[in-house]
Formats: sequence, structure tokens, C-alpha cells
Amino acid sequence: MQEKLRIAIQAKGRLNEGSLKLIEEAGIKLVIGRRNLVSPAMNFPVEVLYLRDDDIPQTVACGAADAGIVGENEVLERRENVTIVKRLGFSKCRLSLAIPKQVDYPGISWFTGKKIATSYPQILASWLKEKGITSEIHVINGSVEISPGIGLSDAIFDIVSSGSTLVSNRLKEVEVVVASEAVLVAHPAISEIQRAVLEEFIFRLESVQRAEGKKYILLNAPNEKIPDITAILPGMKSPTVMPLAESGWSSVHSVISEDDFWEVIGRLKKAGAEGILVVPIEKMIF
Ligand code: PRT
Ligand code: ZN
Repeated sequence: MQEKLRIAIQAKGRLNEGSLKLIEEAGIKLVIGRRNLVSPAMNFPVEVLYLRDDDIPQTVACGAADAGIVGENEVLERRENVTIVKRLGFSKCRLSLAIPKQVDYPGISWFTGKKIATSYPQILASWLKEKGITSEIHVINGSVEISPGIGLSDAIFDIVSSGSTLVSNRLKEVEVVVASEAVLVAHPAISEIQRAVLEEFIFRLESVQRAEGKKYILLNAPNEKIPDITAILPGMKSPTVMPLAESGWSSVHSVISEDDFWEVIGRLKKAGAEGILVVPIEKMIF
């Protein structure tokens, strides 16, 4: 029985760097032979298979790989039998309909009878069907955005991220059909041993993700101020409070989120905190 978990990732392109970063953050060290199709790991029962992103859903569905990291857009388009086991939060984009910018857009009825160029015909067809709109879908691979300009189509359905490709091709986004991000997919029937490896991989990713945007804070305060200070610091559980060598003083430790960081620091200072120290957190394990 195959005990290693074979994970397919994109060989080159937008997802490659983010996928390798996740693998590295999970503490997995790959034997990287740049020209190899497969890299085994030195310290974890995993091997990485490098593929074109378009081929990842099918490779996982047929079991040639046990798991894969791929854009959700490809998973939705290919309709292969794979399970999304974790959303990964990078390579965020959306699949949208765009039309020439000078056209007045009355609503989705505009698309009736129009020719739409796309590399995602399945997603588009099911969306149009759901909305009761009949259009002509023209499948092209690559440079979809130039097709209205050269008279090949009336509109496009494509990936949008910053929107600058649309602007430079004199197009405007009129309907967002689906949001996408990188996802971890798995073959539906992997062995129990492989599932345990996959779960350990996910556990490690979650420990790193949980620490993102969080800081560890240490401060000193006179004992009578501690109740006010601990009320400001929610932390994971209640904050840790330890007596200092100097009598009547304590040290408080907690975890705070970067989002409201400066506001919390301001309140802590007002409440009597001194010697505030803020340090990064690499991983958080519950
Ligand atoms: O060679 P291979 O087949 O593996 O790669 P590929 O060329 O098919 O894919 P690649 O590397 O371009 O993209 C891989 C995945 O990244 C996609 O399937 C999406 O899930 C995700 N992603 C995220 C994007 C974008 N952002 C993106 N902006 N994929 C493509 N784009 C393109 C889009 O097609 C359009 O041409 O960028 C342009 C729009 O970008 P903005 O920023 O101008 O709006
Ligand atoms: Zn591709």
C-alpha cells in the first residue's frame, strides 16, 4: 500500500511560489531537483509532483496524485471527483463578466444572444443557465481579454484580480460570477495512512495561519492596575499574570491581533502598563 502522500502543485506560474511556501511553513523539506517531475521530502512522508494547474484536478481525481494545490476556478471548471479539504487564502481572484467600457449596461439581460469569450465555459454555462440567459460561448485559451477589441466576441468571462488588464483593454467588469482562491484538494478515497499524513499537513498549516496577524505582548504593571489591564487583553484564554521580583508589580503576557494593535497599546498605556514588549509569533498550537 502506498504510504506516502503525493501532492500535486503547479510547476510554474502564479500558484507555484505560494504552494512551495506552504510546504516549507509546514516544516517539510523537499529534495529539489529543479528538473525533476517529482520531489520527495526528507523529513515527512510526502512527495511533490509538479504539473500544469489545468491538469491537477484530473490527476488527483484519477489517483495519480493523492492531493493537490490548485485554484478553485480550475476545480469548478473541470468538475472532477476531488474534495476541497482546505481553502488556502492565497491567489485570490474572481471570475467575472466584462464588456466594452463605452457600452451602457442595463443588467444581465444584456448578455442574451451575445458572444462571450472565455477559457471557463462550464462555469459560465451553468451560471447563464441559472439566470435563464442564452448566450453564445466562444472558448479560447489565453488572451481572452483582447477578443472584444478585435471583434471576436461582445464580452469576456475571465479571471480578474486587480482589474488593470480590463482597464488596459477598455473593458469594464459588470458581473462577478464566482470568487476563487488556492485550495487544497484530495482524492476522495485515499488510504487511512495517507489521510493521517494529510491531516498532519493541514494541522501544521493551520498552526501557521493562526499565528498570522497575531503578536505576543508582554508588559509590566503595578498590581492594582492588573484588573483593568487584563480586561483590555482578551488573549487565547485569560492572560498570564506573573509576579515581578519588585514587590507590588506583575508581568502580563497575552496574544493580540494586529488589526486593533495600536488601539490596544494606547488603552494599555492609559491603564498603567509599562515596559511593553511586542514579539512575533511563528506558530500557534492548541
Ligand atoms: O502553465 P499553467 O497552465 O500551470 O498556468 P496558467 O498560465 O494556466 O495559470 P496562472 O499561473 O496564470 O494562474 C494560476 C492560477 O492563479 C489561476 O488558475 C487562478 O486561480 C490564480 N490567479 C490569481 C490568477 C490571477 N490571480 C490572475 N490575475 N490567474 C490569472 N490571472 C490573470 C487573468 O487571466 C488575467 O489575464 O491575470 C489577468 C488579470 O489580472 P488583473 O490583476 O489585471 O486583474
Ligand atoms: Zn493553466
